[in-house]
Amino acid sequence: MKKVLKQLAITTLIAGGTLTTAHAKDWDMPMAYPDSNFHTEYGKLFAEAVGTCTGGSLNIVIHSGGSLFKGNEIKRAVQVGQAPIGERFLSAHQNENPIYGIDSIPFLATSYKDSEKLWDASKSAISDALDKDGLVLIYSAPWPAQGLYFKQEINSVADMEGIKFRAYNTATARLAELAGMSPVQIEAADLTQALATGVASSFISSGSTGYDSKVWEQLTHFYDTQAWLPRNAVFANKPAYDDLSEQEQNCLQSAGQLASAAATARSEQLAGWYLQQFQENGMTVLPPSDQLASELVEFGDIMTNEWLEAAGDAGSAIVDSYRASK
Ligand code: PCA
Repeated sequence: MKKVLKQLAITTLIAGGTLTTAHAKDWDMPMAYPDSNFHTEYGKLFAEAVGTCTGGSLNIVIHSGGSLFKGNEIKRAVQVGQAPIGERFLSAHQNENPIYGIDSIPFLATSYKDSEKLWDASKSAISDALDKDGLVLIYSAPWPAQGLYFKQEINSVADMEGIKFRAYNTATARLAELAGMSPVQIEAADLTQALATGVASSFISSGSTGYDSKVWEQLTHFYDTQAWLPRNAVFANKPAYDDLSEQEQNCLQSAGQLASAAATARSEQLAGWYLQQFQENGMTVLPPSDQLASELVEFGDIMTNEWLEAAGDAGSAIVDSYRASK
């Protein structure tokens, strides 16, 4: 995939690129996840492809791990032009607009195939919502499916009572509340510390974030609930984007398309590998018990209805068209 991305950048350059760097622009790109995370790796390849495609006139500089702006600051920073481009975990903004949370409705889309279909059904509404926020959607890629992490064996919702649960958006806080746990909002970059200090002792996320956080040093059980595949999105500040030449805009979009395809493939390839790493590091990795699975599906039904109510007719139409495409 890396090769494909480079090849395309070179092809685009030969086909239509200009080699002038007279008006070279440096674009800082804040990203929230660590260097080794696959979203960051493909963000870097995206930046490289844009540089090659534009003949160096647009130079994207990646700042990983929340080093320039923390995860929860990135969307705002790009909206107000403090950064011209950035990557953010989209459903963390569902409190601003329910459409951003469509990928975090429990059990609506639980495979890569369905995640792609849900994205196809919702992309234009998400792009419109971003546009209203002064942002231009460049690309998006899913995390692996979300599973539950605990410090003890959990066989039912009753076993979760009172546990401190790290949430990353309003949907995960709602899930915690339905299960009788106490939610606390924490960015991925602060997760290791939160687990180490006991601020939280459970969470829901992909194997990817558990792996990045060396979760086996703190927790013991992973339940592979495959509840949803939430997305990161890369977006640009609208005025900064409008200032680019048409060729530079085309380069952003074509490099974005490739980065999305490559990062999605990598996400799928790594999904099982992360869980193997948990086992090799002594964790218990299991599917949820039948009871837990059916209780979680009930929460999913409640949360689907709540989301549909919040998102109104436009939201229902998207969910209907997604379901029809399955
Ligand atoms: N990792 C990120 C978001 C979803 C995921 O898999 C996190 O836990 O913050």
